[in-house]
Amino acid sequence: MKVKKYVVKNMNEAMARIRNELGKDAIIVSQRKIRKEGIKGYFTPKLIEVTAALDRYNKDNEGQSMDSIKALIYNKQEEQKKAMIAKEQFIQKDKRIENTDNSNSSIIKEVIEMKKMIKELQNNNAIEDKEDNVIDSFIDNLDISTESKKRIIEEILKIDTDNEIEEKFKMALDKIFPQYEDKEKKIEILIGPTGVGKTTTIAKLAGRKALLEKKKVGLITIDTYRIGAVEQLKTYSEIMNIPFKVVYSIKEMDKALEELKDCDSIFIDTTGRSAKNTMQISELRAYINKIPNKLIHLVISSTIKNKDIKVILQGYGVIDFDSIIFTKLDETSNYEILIDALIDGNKPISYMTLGQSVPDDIKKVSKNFIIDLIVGDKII
Ligand SMILES: Nc1nc2c(ncn2[C@@H]2O[C@H](COP(=O)(O)OP(=O)(O)O)[C@@H](O)[C@H]2O)c(=O)[nH]1
Ligand SMILES: [Mg+2]
Repeated sequence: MKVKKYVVKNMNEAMARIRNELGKDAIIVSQRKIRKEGIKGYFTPKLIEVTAALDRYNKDNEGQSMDSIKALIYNKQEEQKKAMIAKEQFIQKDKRIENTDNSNSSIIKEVIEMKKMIKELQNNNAIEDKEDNVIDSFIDNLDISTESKKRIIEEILKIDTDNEIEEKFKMALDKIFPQYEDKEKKIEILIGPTGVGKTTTIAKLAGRKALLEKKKVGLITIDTYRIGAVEQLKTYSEIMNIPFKVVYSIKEMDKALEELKDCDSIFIDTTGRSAKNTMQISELRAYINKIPNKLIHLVISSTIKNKDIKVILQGYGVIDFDSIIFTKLDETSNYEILIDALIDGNKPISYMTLGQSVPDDIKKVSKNFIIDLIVGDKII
């Protein structure tokens, strides 16, 4: 575009000169009245300054001139629009970046969340580890066989509750221990090692049956091996006034049972045998096999060493005994031996004896009583 200023006396002069110099396409952009500079200007007439412009690209005709200006304006507007669009696009891009940032931040959030979860899992594992440690140290502190420990832990791990370890331990023992079912049999036989309290326990059982239950009771002993053993039971039978038979050989067993056929209950005492002496135990089994309709109780003293329980259970395992009677519980507080006996033997405990007093110091026990005793919830 060509722009030119003219200082003229009037507009006619301006128009003539503009047309002459710029041509008919020129347009007047502005006009203003001016004076000549200096003092002289006050004495000369006012002049007019006219600014004219010519679009050099469209100087063919006047109509086009206006159009070209419009076009220029349009172009300018288009440029501005493009600029706006570009700006908008830039802003949008910015927003997208921001959004990307947001999605980034949501990824970050997820990562944080996952980290938290991992930490929680680790914590849970830690809790589980801690729990496992609690179980391990609790079970480790027990004076029982490794097999029994394994069996208990195995059962504890099956328990799906938040109970304390002691409670879980009790629940596990309840699952493992067999329960004694009270079977009414006419004949009850006590077997077991020497000195565990077989004879005394027979006296207690017979006494309770005769004195408390008012039953007709008979006694038999096959323990003719030890000096005084016969006398010991004979004395009890005399005190309690109940019939008593001594069987010296396997043949005499039928005869003795026949003689006592009127009795409601017959208790048979046996010679103490070492669990390691398989010969003696086989002999005992031969006696027992001759006896019909019987219950066999293996008598074990709770004062024995834990490792001996396995030997006893193994040795006497050849005789299919029905229950274990634990004696001398008054002399020990080592109730953990009961755990090994019940787990290794897998036979229920029927009675416990708690002193030398006949017939008082004996107690029929349930599985729960034994568990309470082991964990210390019961004292005797
Ligand atoms: N402290 C205590 N002693 C008992 C108990 N049962 C039996 N005894 C004693 O253990 C010893 C051996 O008992 P005994 O019946 O002769 O055993 P056996 O050899 O198996 O017949 C005796 O001195 C009994 O008084 C008990 O429950 N507690
Ligand atoms: Mg005896």
